[in-house]
Amino acid sequence: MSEKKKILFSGIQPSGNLHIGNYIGAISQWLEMQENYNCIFCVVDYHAITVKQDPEILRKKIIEIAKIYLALGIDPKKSIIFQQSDIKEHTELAWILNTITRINDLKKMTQYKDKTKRLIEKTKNKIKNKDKLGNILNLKTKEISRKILSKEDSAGVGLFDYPVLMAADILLYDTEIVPVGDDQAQHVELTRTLARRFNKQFGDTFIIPELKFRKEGARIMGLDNPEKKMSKSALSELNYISLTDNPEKGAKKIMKATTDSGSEIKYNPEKKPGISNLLTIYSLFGGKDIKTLEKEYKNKKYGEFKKDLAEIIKKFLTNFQKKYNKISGKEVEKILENGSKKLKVIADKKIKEVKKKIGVL
Ligand code: AQP
Repeated sequence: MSEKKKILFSGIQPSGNLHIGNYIGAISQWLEMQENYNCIFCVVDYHAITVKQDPEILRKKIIEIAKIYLALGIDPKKSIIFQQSDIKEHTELAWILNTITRINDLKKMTQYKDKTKRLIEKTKNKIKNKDKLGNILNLKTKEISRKILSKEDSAGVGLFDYPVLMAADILLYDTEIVPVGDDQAQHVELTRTLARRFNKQFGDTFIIPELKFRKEGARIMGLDNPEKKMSKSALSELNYISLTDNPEKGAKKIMKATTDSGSEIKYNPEKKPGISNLLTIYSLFGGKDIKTLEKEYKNKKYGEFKKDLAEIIKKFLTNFQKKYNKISGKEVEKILENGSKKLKVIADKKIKEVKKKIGVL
């Protein structure tokens, strides 16, 4: 790593299918910054297990995510790519940071609230319809509420504690900048708080990292519900376009995307969230600003606009997948291994410094 360049850290969970929101919000920023920073890109597998994963699928997804980084243009000669669980200092530092984190810090996290809500929704649907053996249930309302409440209580501690592990990921490498989508802003803010709190209590140890997100595209909304962010774990596949979706299928999802009442193609996220989201996607994939698109599609119909955008997405997916399919799993494993080797030295040095400060070394 060059001593003149600042350290950049970011990562994505191998928890589902990487979608165009992840690409726009996170990876497209990484590509722009790759030349000017010492970049560390992580496959954050220990974050993924904060919700239930199938071990076989998780193993495949870890390789898939790293392959996606490479196919999109992350260059292992310039940047470090690695798997979080390969470096045990992440969890070690997370434990130490836990001791200075307040329950109240974590209770405020909207992602925890959202994900718990989603778990409750899933249980609600299950209870409403069938039990584990497929028997139709006919529970009284009281019984249903009791089960739902117990689900909230049984949301994993890992899901609650996720932001502390994220803080450890970032602080372990003296990171100065963290490019993410805006749903992660609150977690980076907590990282800053914990770094300051630790420094105050034990003396200067951690750099306070800066958050970086796009002005446009920091939050791509769901195609089927433009009021909520596009999400890997959305219940419907029509919510997102995966980078590994068949290009035809990707194009169809654009054609099926929810639009708003009226017919004007105008950017107004409050009144026209559907078309505004599609305008943002068009602008970022088509390389035109939103004002230009509004002029180009003045007096044209939603259908025409969507057809053109579908074509752009189809082309993007086709080109991306050509590159993706050429990368072998073996190649990826080697790159991850090399990445961990380089980082272990830095992580070891930092954890020793932290352990000395807190008095255990
Ligand atoms: N809809 C989005 N628009 C812009 N950026 C987004 N990111 C996620 N969704 C959008 C950014 O992508 C990176 C992936 O982070 P993650 O793997 O931790 O996933 P996440 O933030 O929890 O969101 P996902 O990918 O949709 O997964 P689930 O369904 O698990 O919530 C981050 O930089 C994130 O900001």
